[in-house]
Amino acid sequence: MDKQPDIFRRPLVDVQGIPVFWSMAEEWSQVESFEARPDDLLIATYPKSGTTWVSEILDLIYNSGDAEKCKRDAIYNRVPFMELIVPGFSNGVEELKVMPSPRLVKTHLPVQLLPSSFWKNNCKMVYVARNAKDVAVSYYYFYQMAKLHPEPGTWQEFLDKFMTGRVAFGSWYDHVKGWWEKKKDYRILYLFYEDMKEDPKREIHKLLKFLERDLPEEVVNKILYHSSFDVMKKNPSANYTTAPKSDMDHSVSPFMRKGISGDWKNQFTVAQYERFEEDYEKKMKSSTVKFRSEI
Ligand code: PPS
Repeated sequence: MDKQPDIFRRPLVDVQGIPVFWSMAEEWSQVESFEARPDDLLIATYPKSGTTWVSEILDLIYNSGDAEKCKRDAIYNRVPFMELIVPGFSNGVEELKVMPSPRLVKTHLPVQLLPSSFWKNNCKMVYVARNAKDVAVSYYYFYQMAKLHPEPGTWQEFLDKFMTGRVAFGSWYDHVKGWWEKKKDYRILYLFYEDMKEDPKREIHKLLKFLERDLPEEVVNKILYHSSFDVMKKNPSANYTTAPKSDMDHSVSPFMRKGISGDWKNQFTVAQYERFEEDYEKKMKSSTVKFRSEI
């Protein structure tokens, strides 16, 4: 039976005011009661901020740079997307239940929706943030190719939705600010995509320190190589080309699209930029978190 018309391109549904995929909202009790383990490492991001990149780096670290071992399965199976529950398609909660420790767990949830077991267990968490304009652009192309999202509309229409938080996982502004605040009280390493672009080796060392792990320099260099954009783009275990075409159509826009900082300059008109910046100042002035929109 062809389930596609039922599953894809459906409107988002709110959970506590945050728009999410309809089936996640329906199955929210499963997410809420997710049982974290003390040795879980949570990878938390707003969508399109470097989740897959840092996931690949962390799996390489966990496997001491053994790139072949990291090709054992697709990234979405090695690092399950906890809250992604779509009938007949994916259930991150169930996948994680049967996964041996230590687990790498992916989430896009804003801080207030994270299952409480993560806080109770004092799990380590890596948060990756990326500047808003590049996220908006990346998200616009992702909406086009990944059919669990509603149709994005025109770029102008999508940008309006992004700025008002009416996109999957809600407001970018609240997400990055919320996690930034939380790191004062919990074991959260807050990284920036732009820093990773600028000096990925430095950021790998930050991850190693946070994980209290030590690896020989030649292994760090291997991790650096295998997690580079060009190598990951060609790696079917990292580039999402093994996901069903009904879900992700790479001919519309590849998952590994450009992997750069500052691509927003190719997308925003001057008027869009000016409006965006004015609104950004208002939304972000309450926070000390600072972004670079290019490097
Ligand atoms: S998702 O769907 O939310 O999990 O997407 P996410 O992985 O967070 O973000 C996808 C964007 O990250 C880029 N990417 C990389 N950039 C640099 N280096 C590496 N290794 C890398 N891997 C993924 C990917 O190309 C998406 O960004 P855009 O700007 O669309 O190219």
